[in-house]
Amino acid sequence: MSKARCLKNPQTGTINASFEPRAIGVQSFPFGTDQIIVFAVNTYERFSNAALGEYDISIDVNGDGKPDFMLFSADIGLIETGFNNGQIGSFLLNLVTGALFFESPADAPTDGSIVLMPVFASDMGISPANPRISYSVTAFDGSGSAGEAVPGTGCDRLHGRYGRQPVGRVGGGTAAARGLTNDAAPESRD
Ligand SMILES: [Ca+2]
Ligand SMILES: [Ca+2]
Repeated sequence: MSKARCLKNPQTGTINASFEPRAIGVQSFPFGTDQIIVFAVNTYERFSNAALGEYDISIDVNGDGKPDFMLFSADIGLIETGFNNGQIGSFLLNLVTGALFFESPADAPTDGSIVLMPVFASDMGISPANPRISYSVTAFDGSGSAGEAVPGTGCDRLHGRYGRQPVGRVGGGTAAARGLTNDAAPESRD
């Protein structure tokens, strides 16, 4: 398991405090031969339902300073059918290919202040040979406002032991193999 580090966000009231991040951290956990990377967003106040807001985490996995993936939280129903169902999920958008994958339901208990957004390391090409990420975060409160870009960049070196190298599976067969949808258009998140 990697050590959690935090990206802190001063409270500015730019967005509703229920959705304004206090801090964002990342941890990784072994999952078979893969790893699950979990981004945790801690908000200033409790939200009634985190699926009303959205967290966009832009992730650079090859150190060139440009994001390669966007992991975002959103209402699963809204993304998959166009109608909100109140359930929050974690989605991964490959910014190079435009492919969108449902990663997992996000863990965000109602009336809580923490949103946990899981993503499979192999889906982003993260491996022992390529363990470093940097990320930045933009938060939205569901009001339709422009949201708030959290200042700064978070970095982490994701540790872990792999039984194999998941090279060449970036945004590819892994999600499909898990029986997850991959046919949602990226623009459907708006
Ligand atoms: Ca702020
Ligand atoms: Ca990059």
